[in-house]
Amino acid sequence: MTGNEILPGCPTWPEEFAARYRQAGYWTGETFGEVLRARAREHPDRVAVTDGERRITYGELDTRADRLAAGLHAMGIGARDRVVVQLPNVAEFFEVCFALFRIGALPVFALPSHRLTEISYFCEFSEAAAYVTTDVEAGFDHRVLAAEVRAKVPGLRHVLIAGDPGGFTALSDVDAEPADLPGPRPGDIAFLQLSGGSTGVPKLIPRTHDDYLYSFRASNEICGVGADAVYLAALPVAHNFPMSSPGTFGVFHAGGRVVLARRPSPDEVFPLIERERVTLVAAVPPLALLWLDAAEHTGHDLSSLRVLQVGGAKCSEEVARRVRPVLGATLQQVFGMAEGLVNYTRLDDPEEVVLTTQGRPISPDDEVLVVDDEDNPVPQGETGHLLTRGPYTIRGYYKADEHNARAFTADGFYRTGDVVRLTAEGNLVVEGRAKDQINRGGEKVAAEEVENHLLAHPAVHDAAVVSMPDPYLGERSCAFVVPRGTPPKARELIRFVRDRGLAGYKVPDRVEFVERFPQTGVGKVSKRDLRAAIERELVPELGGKKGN
Ligand code: OOB
Repeated sequence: MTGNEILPGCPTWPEEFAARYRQAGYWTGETFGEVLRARAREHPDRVAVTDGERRITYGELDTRADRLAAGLHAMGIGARDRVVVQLPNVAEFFEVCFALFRIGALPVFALPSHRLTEISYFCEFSEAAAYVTTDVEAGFDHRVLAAEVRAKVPGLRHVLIAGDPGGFTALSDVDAEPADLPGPRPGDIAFLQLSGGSTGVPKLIPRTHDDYLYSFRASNEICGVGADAVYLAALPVAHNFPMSSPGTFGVFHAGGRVVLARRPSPDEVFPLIERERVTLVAAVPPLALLWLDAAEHTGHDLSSLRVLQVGGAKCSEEVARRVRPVLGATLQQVFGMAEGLVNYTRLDDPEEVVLTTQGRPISPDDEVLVVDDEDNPVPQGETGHLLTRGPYTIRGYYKADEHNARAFTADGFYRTGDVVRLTAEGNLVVEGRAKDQINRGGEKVAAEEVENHLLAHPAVHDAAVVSMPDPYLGERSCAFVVPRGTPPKARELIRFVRDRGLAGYKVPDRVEFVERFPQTGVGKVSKRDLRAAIERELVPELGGKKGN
């Protein structure tokens, strides 16, 4: 294999589609590393990232990326090597990303809340050469986690720590004279992003320089992002929404400024909006609600804010209606997915569209189908499954042939698992979900993954995890459990799952014990009935008793 071939295990676009996307000017043949270089040449002294008291210019970010790239390369990290990156909202995140992009190595983006189960899986599955993380974040010592990961994954060659390294290598010590590295090609995989998932293990999403660059360049246009944009990253920067819709990468492309918030709470975010004159910020619905409530009696000047983006989960009309009066900003609904397709309401859309729909795709070449259970298109305006294909939607997950055969149609449409309706004007309204997932305020929980952890408990005979309505998060998770013999305490089961080293948001919010599960006509567990049961709190009718 030559230095620049696409990563094995990554399905890609058929050549006829690739040619069309290039022809249409979507895929421009640039790489992320080149984008940063171009901005640094144009305006080296302009601030790219504000992180607390640190201000990092485009020139500095570019130089640091080069030096870090050279240092990583000297450690033996090369093109197509995978590196699991788990960093909070700190400037080092971008230094590491751009250094890896320059080498052609691939970040595998983990979230700060991921724990041993997830991190060791990402390292093992992606055969990662290195794991980059932080010292202590939100009271959790990631170096302890790193030691556990290292013990569990012998193939992991390096652990790098941003901050106090303990016994590991400090990221800041990885530094060498810039070398002339060959760099990736635009069609190469740039990184592996995480899927929200609906299966037992999270899937990895291969995104290319060409396709991803298009998604945030086009997003910039839709979201009015130019060199004057000041983007506040309050959501975890490794997530696709704050990364590319248009997010931090879009803002770098435009030569604007990224302001990092370590935590999304109003007492951290509002002073930053005021001090940095933030123009654009993205939130998941519960966070938007928290900000709206706090903004009603804040002393902070939030008048610089032009646009509040809300996405990741459905924004209720009630929340949507408050944005303009309370913040004086334009609401933009964002319905996207790490697999690709992103929909936006446009900034000049009529109010009703902004308040009641999740917008429309970025690209004229985003193909969107709304189909019934047999993949036949439903009449316009009716509800059905959303399938999509286009210039920045993947054609398959990384090393997942079997799953890909189910998650994509034979002609390459991605089955989003979302149930939607298309309005007469062509906007999408998300009506529900067919995938076995809980959307916990924007954080996605794959039911099967959690069920597998519950099943590992000796007193659990069977487990089914479903969503239950929650006034704040929209949904929380409820685990229905058929016990083997005497049921354990719900608390004990919850602790058991947590102790298996799982991200906190995946730990069931509630446990209900039942004697048996309701079944569908074909004898499968009827999750619809379980959802209805928890909603009505009619658990006793299923022959069980309350947990806790
Ligand atoms: C974003 O990406 P993911 O990969 O964490 O989750 C994608 C899923 C969608 O398939 C849908 O089920 C849900 O999250 N979702 C929404 C939504 N935005 C995402 N459901 C209802 N209304 C919305 N506005 O969540 C993501 C990626 C890029 C931009 C924005 C969000």
